[in-house]
Amino acid sequence: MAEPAARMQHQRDFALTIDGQFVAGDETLDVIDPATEEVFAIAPAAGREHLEQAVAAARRALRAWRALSFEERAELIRQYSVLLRERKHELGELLTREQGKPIGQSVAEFERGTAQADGMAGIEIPVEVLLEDDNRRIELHYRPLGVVGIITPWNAPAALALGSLSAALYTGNTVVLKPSPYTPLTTLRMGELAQQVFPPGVVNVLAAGNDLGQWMTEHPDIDKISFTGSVATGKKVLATASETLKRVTLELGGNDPAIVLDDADPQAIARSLFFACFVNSGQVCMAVKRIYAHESVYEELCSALVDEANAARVGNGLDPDTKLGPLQNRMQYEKVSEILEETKNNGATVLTGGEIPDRPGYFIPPTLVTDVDDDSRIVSEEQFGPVVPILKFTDPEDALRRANDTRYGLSGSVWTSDPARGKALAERMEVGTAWVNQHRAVSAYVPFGGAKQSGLGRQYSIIGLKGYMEPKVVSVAKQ
Ligand code: TXE
Repeated sequence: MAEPAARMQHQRDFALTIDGQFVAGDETLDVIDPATEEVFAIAPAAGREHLEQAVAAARRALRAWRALSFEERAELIRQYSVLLRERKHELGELLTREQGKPIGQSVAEFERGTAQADGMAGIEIPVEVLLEDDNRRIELHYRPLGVVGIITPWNAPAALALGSLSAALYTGNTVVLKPSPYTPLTTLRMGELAQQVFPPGVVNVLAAGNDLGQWMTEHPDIDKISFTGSVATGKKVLATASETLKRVTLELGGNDPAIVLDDADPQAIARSLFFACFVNSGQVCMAVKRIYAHESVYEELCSALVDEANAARVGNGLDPDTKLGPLQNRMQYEKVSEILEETKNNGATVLTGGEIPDRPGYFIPPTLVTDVDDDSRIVSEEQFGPVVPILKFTDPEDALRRANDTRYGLSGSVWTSDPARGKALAERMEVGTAWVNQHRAVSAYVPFGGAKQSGLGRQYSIIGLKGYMEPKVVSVAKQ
């Protein structure tokens, strides 16, 4: 177990990054270790003037940056990935202290994030010939949008920043990046390290409260917002961005269903399904948030998932034996605790977990509940925490209808020993991604994003990259 009372880190240990310079904030943010509830670091907080400086720097840097070739920009992105991977243990520890997740998963977040950045930076975006005949040649070019504002949440700050950052940079844009006020430190460090690779002004990183996000979304010199976070805030971002007709990519919440068919083997799928629900203590946009199990496998699946839950050690993420860390912040801890209490009061059966320990830290044990109504909060809302309902069905058509009966549409999965049967059902899920016998499988080459109110646009793949570019037709009449 790492040093419990690690040195308090002060504002001078972290800096805003503006135009290649490391800058102190006007004010500060207290950063809380969610495993202890103690303030363990003080981060700088930017004011409006810092945003003005960062946007001006990003705009100045744009001319030279967009003039580089895709390959030249890709080379710098790969260099940045190497730098981050070299420091993945140090960065991973910082991420665990501010976010709470197990240290192995923090380190993996850098491995995964940089692999995705490198993958995207290898995707060719060719000029497309739309039409060519004796009279004319019509081409479709993709141009950078300009300055991209990136706003990230607190559940996977490094991977989500890297996904948007690498897409924006590779496609020739410059960036102002803002992490969540709950988890500013890792992103500030990533901003400092970026200056070893990218020219001044290409990557600017500012931390502050939610107001900064609003200012970015309003700013007339920011051309696009790439936002990851809640549906409610995503709607505000879209409304505010409309004033300047900014482009937006919104990666929002989900209430992902997993449908377990009668031919699935509960023992074989339990581990994968358990971690699809509970990784990062359920604080994942694409975590499974409700399980629909066929009545013939229901009992066995419940008991196999309970075994997994009982074996998953909950604790401080710095302890290498920890499998599930705390919730990231008090707001989320209280929200999940409240939903859990309401679920119990409404007569649900708690299969495992369910009791919140009286100890420091935002800990909630992995909890599985049954005997809940479809319209209860635990089923119909995005709980974003380690409390998951298991619901019984008889007819797969009924399961599909209930799975689709939501305003969310991020992803979903079907579990079966017959992949063709699973695929047929998956094709009818109203989601951005439908998996069979897996969940949470993402890649640089595959678009990810939400149907319905789970988002707008896609991240990753050539589809995601084109969201950071303006299509431009060049039409030439032949003599
Ligand atoms: O998210 P917000 P919060 C869900 C989860 C959680 C709820 C609220 O259910 O309980 O959202 O979490 C910035 N204009 N998810 O309040 O507000 C903010 O500073 C522009 C699911 O932390 O969405 C932060 O950087 N930006 C989600 C970012 O938005 C604004 C992940 C995200 O914060 C802003 C996180 C504004 N008006 C929470 N207000 C997922 N599914 O991935 C805030 N921000």
